[in-house]
Amino acid sequence: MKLYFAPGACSLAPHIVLEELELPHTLEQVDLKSKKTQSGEDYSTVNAKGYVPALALDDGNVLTEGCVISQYLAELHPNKQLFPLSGLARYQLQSLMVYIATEIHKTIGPMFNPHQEAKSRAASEATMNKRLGWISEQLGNREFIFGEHFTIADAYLFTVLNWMNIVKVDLNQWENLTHYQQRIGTRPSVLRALKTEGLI
Ligand SMILES: N[C@@H](CCC(=O)N[C@@H](CS)C(=O)NCC(=O)O)C(=O)O
Repeated sequence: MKLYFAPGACSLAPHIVLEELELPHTLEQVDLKSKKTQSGEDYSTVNAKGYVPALALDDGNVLTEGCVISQYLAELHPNKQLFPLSGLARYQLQSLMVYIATEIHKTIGPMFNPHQEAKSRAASEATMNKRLGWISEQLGNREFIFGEHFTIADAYLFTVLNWMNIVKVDLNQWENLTHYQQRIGTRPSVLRALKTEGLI
């Protein structure tokens, strides 16, 4: 399997999942501006959507969309319990993944733009505060965002919370999220992924 990634981007989430599951894989860095990969491939022939992540399977198929890639990987090793195989919990975790993707990941996009207008920035910030407030309530004083174990939602939430500092959203407003971020950031799988991406 080969994961196409850009350092620190949302592809970090499936990268953490690969490390957590200790699945053999290779990585191929993508330059998101030129759409060229480190080995000179034209990334648009791998994923015509142009964004990371993409997972190239050994049989030549390519999977895209981070949530689905993480779910696919988790199901290769069900005993590690990164994603429930059945029952309501499966849909509850999917619901959380969709929330992170559509309500946090996609809300933050415009905030990366240094030229975002003040009015639009204030609106993004207000929405982000609401979204993170809900996540903070869900987390409470538990160790993981869903259930008793590390799941694919922790890999994704850690990844998006990492961006808050860059867009100047003060995570310290939610003490439990700050501690969560620090705690998840010390997991060996997370440290390996961060190191391989050159982030630490
Ligand atoms: N819906 C996609 C969104 C992926 C996405 O937003 N990727 C960003 C990095 S975090 C990217 O590659 N942006 C570059 C671009 O769109 O050209 C997913 O969840 O996988």
